Amino acid sequence: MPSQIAPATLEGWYALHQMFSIDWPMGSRAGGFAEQAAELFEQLTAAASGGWSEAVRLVGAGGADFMFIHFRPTLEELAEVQRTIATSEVGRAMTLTFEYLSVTEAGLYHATAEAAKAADPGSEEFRAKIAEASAAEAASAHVRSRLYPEVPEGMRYVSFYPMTKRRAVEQNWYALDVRERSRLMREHGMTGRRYAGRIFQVITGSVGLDDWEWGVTLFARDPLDFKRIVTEMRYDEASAVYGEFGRFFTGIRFAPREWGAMLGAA
Ligand code: 76R
Repeated sequence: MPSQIAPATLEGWYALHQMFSIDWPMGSRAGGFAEQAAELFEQLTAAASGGWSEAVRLVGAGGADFMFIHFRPTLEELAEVQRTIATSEVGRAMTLTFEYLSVTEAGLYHATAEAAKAADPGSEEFRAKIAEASAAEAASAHVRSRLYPEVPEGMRYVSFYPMTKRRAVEQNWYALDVRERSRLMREHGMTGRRYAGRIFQVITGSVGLDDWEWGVTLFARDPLDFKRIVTEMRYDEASAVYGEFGRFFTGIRFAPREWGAMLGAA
């Protein structure tokens, strides 16, 4: 029996990606500003309740100069981060040009497909199987590292883009049987695994939260690995046939103490 059902998902931290352009005369003026930015990020980076914030210097982002990435356990904490930045001295020198809200997500395609093979979706047995698989996945280190990602040290380069799976006649991801979606995601994962140690991906779901369906945040040691992996994935069916992409933002992470250098401040 065909199963056009949603995969079970697990969620972790909420994510906010913010793009800002800076008023350069204000931002690069000597004294004060870079210190304040450093202080602000020292404070944001060490989120007491969990999560973290990172500043990224954007390159070629059409007028945006910086991307701030924030992960926090609750929407309320993200709202606080947003206000802290907006009302800071630093926030006053910057204009928000784009923002994206999502939540870290692990899609349990394989477990959902297996459960759909064994039991009728909607049945009590199906629900029990999904609950059992979800609990096991939620406890695994692999899944936890996707839901509560660590800042990948040594991976200085960042790429962020929102994406959606296509819904067109004959090319509708959501009309596929979950077993077919599971197969395509396995193929996708195999390509991804070839980049182990070179690319770290954070997948955040945004259906019902923002305009696209996922946010893709990639970290790399070599920016050319973004080009390589995204090119390679374009040939995987999941991306070739069903992927639709938003704008790409590429940049370089930097530590709070590097604000002075980033601003070219004396
Ligand atoms: O094995 C696993 O636990 C994870 C398998 C996996 C999932 C479920 C995986 C692996 N991804 C998953 C989900 Mn991914 N990913 C992207 C992009 O540019 C493109 O064509 C697509 C952008 C990249 C570059 C990438 C990299 N992935 C997703 C989803 C959610 C889809 C859904 O639920 O329907 C999206 C939108 C997405 C997009 N993926 C990997 C990678 C890499 C490097 C891996 C291997 C990582 C690892 O093994 O930890």
